Amino acid sequence: MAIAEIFSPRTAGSNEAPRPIARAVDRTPDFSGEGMQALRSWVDEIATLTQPARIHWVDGSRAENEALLRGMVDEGRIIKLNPEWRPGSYLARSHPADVARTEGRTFIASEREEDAGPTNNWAEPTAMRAELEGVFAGSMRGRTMYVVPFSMGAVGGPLSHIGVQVTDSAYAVVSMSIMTRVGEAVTELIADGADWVRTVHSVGAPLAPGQEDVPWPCNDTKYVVHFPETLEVFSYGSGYGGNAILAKKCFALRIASVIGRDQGWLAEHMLLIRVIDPQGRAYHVAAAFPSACGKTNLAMLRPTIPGWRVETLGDDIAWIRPGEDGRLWAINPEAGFFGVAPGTGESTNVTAVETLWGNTIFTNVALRPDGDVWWEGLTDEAPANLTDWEGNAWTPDSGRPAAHPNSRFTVAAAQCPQIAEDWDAPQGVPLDVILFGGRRATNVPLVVEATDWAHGVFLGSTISSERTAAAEGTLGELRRDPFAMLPFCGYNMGDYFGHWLSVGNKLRFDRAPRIFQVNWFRRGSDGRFLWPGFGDNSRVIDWIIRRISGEVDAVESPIGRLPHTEDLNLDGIDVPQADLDELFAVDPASWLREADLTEEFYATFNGKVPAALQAELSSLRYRLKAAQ
Ligand code: GTP
Ligand code: SPV
Ligand code: MN
Repeated sequence: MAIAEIFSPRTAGSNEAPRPIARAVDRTPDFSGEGMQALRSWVDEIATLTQPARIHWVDGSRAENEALLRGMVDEGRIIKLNPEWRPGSYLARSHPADVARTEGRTFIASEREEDAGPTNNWAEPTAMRAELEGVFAGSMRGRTMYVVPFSMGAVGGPLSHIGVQVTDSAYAVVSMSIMTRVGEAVTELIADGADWVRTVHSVGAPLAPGQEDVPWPCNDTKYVVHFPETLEVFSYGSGYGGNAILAKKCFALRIASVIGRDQGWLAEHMLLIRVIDPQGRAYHVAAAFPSACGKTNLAMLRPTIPGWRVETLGDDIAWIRPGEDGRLWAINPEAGFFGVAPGTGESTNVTAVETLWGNTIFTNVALRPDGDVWWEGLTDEAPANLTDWEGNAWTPDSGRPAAHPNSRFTVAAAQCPQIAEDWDAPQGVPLDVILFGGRRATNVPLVVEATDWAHGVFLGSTISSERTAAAEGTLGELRRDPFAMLPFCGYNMGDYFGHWLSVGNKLRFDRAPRIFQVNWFRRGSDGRFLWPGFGDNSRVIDWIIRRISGEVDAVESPIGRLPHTEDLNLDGIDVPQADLDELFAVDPASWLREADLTEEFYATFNGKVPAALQAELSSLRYRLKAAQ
């Protein structure tokens, strides 16, 4: 252990010069250059503010990762699962009040309020910086501050971006090591002068000397703050998911969407797959569905129709850029999956079940007496005795779920049995199809084809979806979630709509991906899902691929193009004709009400919604009235 000279904290509001103090640093990377100087002084600055007891520069090695996990087990932070069933795997139980993203405490601190827009919480940056200095002052006392250099996308790739997260959570470090490419290759790029994004995370639970720690430290006060002009993130008070794995939603969506706006590309909340038809032709599909609305499931699709195959490329985020060939090229910037556990089972997502054979961190699922894990939907029948996600004894009669509805698994993408061989190719894949979807019990058909790019952007901008457990809020409440980006767009959503239109203008007319809207969640009047979903969603993909190949006609409807139901391959499943009719029913009266709501939604943007989308809304109304 080397001892580094660094400086004591500035107390908020004081002009006193910082005093040098000694702090343990276990090893600093051996790079020089101006970039390294900048990194070191930033780390010193954060340490000066947050006052950690130790600093650990993460090198990304396997030995380091194992030591971190062992240390967390010894400290009672995570439970090692029985290696006979789940080798190399662990269970973490969060604080019961720290279980999902906190959208109400997520801020965009842009210089102008208008640049955050009506869908974000705006904070004035100077005041927010002062507030954060107060909050972070001494927040890492008694803890280790880890310095985590990471790359989103292959290290050094043309579509990749790098960043550094400092955090006082070992759980965040081991999660980042799965979800991103962590290691000294990134530090070397920084040392050589590459641009990087600064992200700071503290659970907000400093330890006084001798104070006993808790397994999941966090703070009732939470902040997830983005400074889009300076490309910085500060997150405080939460150790969970997108609040703590800052490379994910904070960087790869909110900050990256701003970089994309300025550089002419798109950072999207989308899964990415390669679909291979029975003739062996490959198509690339990206799909935006809101949180907990089926991205991981579609990303790992096992088609139930013979001859079709799906290869997984990504399950949550896609970075998409117009290429010189007039097509859109996409990468998955992540390296792992942070997936919803409940509902993941042999009959719904067997690929995920196989992916989770080992080397997985589970959070807030139930523990079996034999040291394996369980959650609702993993098997049809619940085991007789479990320990629930809060650590209490549980039986099927307990009357509450054993796993938290937003319980999750964290696992390397490379472990997925159907991962595409070239899933981390730096240049990405060319897109053929873009899907927009949501969780809609009524109104929205199983599949609708957009008539052109502008109509597709209109469909994306009007997505609404019933709320899920992925974020705090009222379950089931219908809310607008344009492009599934409502909680993730780092700038004014009205400008974002315009950006989508301008990206479309850069594409060759015959090479732009075709856009479709899908809804796996329509329900009958008796409340049951009308569509079997999961593997059978391949039947919808099959129709979409035959549409873009010009093999089938569609039916014009006021809201877009629908399939002739006889063109859907329904061999081997039993969907009654009445259900099919209901799946594709378009009721002009209720769609006119949707159009009124869209008008109200658009009006919140103070004139920033592009004229082309307003025109789409007008012509939708015209077509609906004509159909009445
Ligand atoms: P995030 O990780 O929060 O972004 O979620 P996601 O969009 O990846 O959602 P995921 O695939 O994890 O699915 C969320 C929930 O929806 C799970 O409980 C699934 O079982 C369920 N689900 C996924 N696909 C379908 C489907 O086709 N039909 C039905 N009925 N449910 C589905
Ligand atoms: C989501 O909520 O869309 C997620 C989970 O993918 S989190 O990483 O917590 O944002
Ligand atoms: Mn997500």
